[in-house]
Amino acid sequence: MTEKVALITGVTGQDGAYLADLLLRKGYIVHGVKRRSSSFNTERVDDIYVDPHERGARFFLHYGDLTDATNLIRLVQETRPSEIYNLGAQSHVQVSFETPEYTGNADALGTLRLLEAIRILGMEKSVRFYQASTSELYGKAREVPQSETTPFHPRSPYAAAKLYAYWITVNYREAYGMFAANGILFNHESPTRGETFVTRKITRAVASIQYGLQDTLYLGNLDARRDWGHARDYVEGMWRILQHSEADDFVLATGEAHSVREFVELAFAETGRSIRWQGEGVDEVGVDAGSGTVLVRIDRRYFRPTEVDFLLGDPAKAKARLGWSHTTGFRDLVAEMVQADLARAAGGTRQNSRSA
Ligand code: NDP
Ligand code: GDR
Repeated sequence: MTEKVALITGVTGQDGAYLADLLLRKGYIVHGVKRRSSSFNTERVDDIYVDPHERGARFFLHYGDLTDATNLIRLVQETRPSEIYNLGAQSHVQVSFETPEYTGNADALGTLRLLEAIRILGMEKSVRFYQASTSELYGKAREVPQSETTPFHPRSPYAAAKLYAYWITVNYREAYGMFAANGILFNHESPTRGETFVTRKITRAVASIQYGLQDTLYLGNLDARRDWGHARDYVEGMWRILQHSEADDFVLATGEAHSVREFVELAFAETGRSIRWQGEGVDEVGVDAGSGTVLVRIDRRYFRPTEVDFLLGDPAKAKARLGWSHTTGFRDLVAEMVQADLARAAGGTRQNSRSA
């Protein structure tokens, strides 16, 4: 059997690191694309990286960028992957309102560039392509729960860019017979989630407050609801999508939604604190019921020009056709993230270790 070779864009991100780890354990050779940065940006994959000079090295990093077509063509040509996972993106919804053009360039046109690289190199029939699509496509969702047949209504430059990426992936499947598949993934988190996404922002703050390193957690919309799962489960789903007998699009979700407010309450409960809410709107505060100290305040700057209020996924198709379902539930996810951040705050572990 020929050896499986994967190329992952966004390998230095949360999902890229979990996926690289999974594929290496499955015996793949893994090539990851990393961006040039003035500081180290490979923290999440440091534990699986071995010097390429060492015998038996199976994980290789290459400089690249989704905004650079020639670079992508060369990378696909040199690495000759059997599977490409396009996880690279400017992935922060709020940041996309500040950098809409760059987000469109990387997230929408970047996907096109990668698909074109495959076509230019005549690899349409030898490569399986995974596109990191998102529940943000549903935006102002017209039905609950959202499935593969729910109409899209993007609510941010990020979601609009990902909408293009979704459809160009479908188009290349239909036009050129490529194995090109979308995973429509609902929010998934982990101890290595980026620090500015709401879950990690909360769990870091809970740990910092516990160790007296921070007084207050400032948040935006507490009533947004999301279907939160664990990244470890979701990268397994990505892999299954590419092993399926035919290229298709799948929702991966837990089928359970919770509010940001609930996440805050559970996270503080991990450190024995009970939060009592007082006031309304931007004046609302979260008070430690024990000491009476204000721990949570609202800051307008974290509200988005257009918000996605409620996302809840229906993973029935993935369960039926891929045998996929989540294994980590909401409570365990929150507990794992808080415990990891407590350990980091105590100085016990590296800042961004997946195993934390
Ligand atoms: P992260 O933000 O953690 O990682 C994004 C990765 O993309 C990083 O490696 C980043 O590099 C890289 N990247 C950013 N811009 C470029 C570029 N121009 N060229 C090449 N690489 C780039 O995201 P996640 O791991 O959470 O998500 C992975 C993918 O899945 C993203 O496409 C995201 O939009 C999508 N998604 C995520 C969901 C989630 O809940 N996590 C849900 C649904 C979809 P660097 O490290 O240098 O910044
Ligand atoms: P999201 O994740 O926008 O769903 O995109 P994020 O964690 O940023 O926001 C979730 C919800 O929390 C509300 N919120 C805050 N969000 C942030 N970041 N910071 C705050 O202080 C804050 N306060 C409240 C937000 O308004 C929102 O409603 C993530 C990303 O990973 C995308 O790349 C991915 O496509 C989707 O999940 C599925």
